[in-house]
Amino acid sequence: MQETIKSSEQAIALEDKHGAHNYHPLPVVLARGEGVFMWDVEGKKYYDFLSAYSAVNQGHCHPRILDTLIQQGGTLTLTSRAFYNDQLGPFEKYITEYFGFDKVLPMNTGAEAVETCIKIARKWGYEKKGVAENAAQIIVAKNNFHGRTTTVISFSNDNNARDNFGPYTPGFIPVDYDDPKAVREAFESNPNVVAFLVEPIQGEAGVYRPSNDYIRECKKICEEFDALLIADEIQTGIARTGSLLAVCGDCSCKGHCERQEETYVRPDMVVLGKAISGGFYPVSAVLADDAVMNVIGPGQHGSTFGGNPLGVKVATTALEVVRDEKLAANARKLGHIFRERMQNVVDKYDLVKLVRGKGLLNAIVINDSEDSSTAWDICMKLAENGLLAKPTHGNIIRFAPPLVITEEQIHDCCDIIERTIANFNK
Ligand code: IF1
Repeated sequence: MQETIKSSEQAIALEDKHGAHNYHPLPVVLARGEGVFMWDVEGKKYYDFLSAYSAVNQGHCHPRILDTLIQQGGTLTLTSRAFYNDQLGPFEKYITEYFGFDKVLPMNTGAEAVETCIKIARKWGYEKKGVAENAAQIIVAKNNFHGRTTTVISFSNDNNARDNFGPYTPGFIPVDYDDPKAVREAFESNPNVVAFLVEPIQGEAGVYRPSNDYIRECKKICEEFDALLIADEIQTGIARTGSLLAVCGDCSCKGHCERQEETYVRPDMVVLGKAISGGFYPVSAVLADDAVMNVIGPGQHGSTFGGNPLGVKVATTALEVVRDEKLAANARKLGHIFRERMQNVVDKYDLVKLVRGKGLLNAIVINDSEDSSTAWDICMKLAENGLLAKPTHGNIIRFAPPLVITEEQIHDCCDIIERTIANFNK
């Protein structure tokens, strides 16, 4: 019989003994979630300031999405794509109109969707651009995070993520982030570039927000060299940064988010995952127009679960929630308040060097060396004080609450963070 968990220690010991050691979590064992809150096994309540790396933008266990899960779960869950199902078509119509693209290709995880856009871009390069067989190159940004498959880690420069997993997949050219000149030089020195794959904000690297015209400049360069701009919006998309997409292009959202004119650009492909299903079910997707997507024919790509009726129905409701609850506008408004309050903390305490971000994807940089444990220690104190956040790259703490958070709750959380910083090392 399966063991019942009665304490955090017991759960941690079980994972330690029986699970692969591929993570180093904060020692908190969560048992329940609702909206912006989670509770641990002992019943302690926390504000969630990670949102499962921006996968639960709609808040934990959103009742509308749960209803859909239960309803569709008892009707039809999986058919494979050997047959049609009655949910996929409506979902495809809904999501392509929602984001303003001709077509969608549904997959399951983020990394799979990144693999998908790489395959599409290469095939487009050979068949539309006329690149010679096996010569296609894709430009990527240094310090990227696009997932953990063997091809995707091949163009990572994070040693921990890639060391001893070789041989690596060739065909990628790394350039500095937030540097359109570097993108242009890569195009100029290689005629076989088919695409530039980029995160509109680098999340894992520490919430690096590039200059406002970066993506737009890169789009122009891609056009000039007849190549595709691919935006990985797996972490930044679905209202997280205050608009439906961080690059908020020519979408048909008709006012359910405010367009952020300073970054207005329409990529050739958009990659989505995480919050597309509100944390209930792994769903990912690549959006593109016909001229690009139509290079894929039967038998050339897919997966057993991609486009399954349960996943796409859940995703449809999760996207409706984002629109109906105006989560983009909320993220935008509360993001300003959050950064203002954190700037005040930066000004008052030497321990915090700076705050940066967009919408409700933000980070503070701790005033200590990159390999110090200070950010981790602060996160431990934050947990003690009822707020869960995780350090990224040593001395950076990412703050990304569910987008259903209220103004009052954001102030409450800022109070917790400020109090934790004020009392740290005392
Ligand atoms: C883990 C990081 C965040 C992503 C972007 C693709 C993927 C991700 C921009 C792949 C995934 C996750 C993976 C998760 C931790 C988390 C993460 F710290 F590792 F980098 F969010 F910042 N593109 N990011 O952020 O999507 O295959 O995971 O569905 O534990 O690895 P996936």
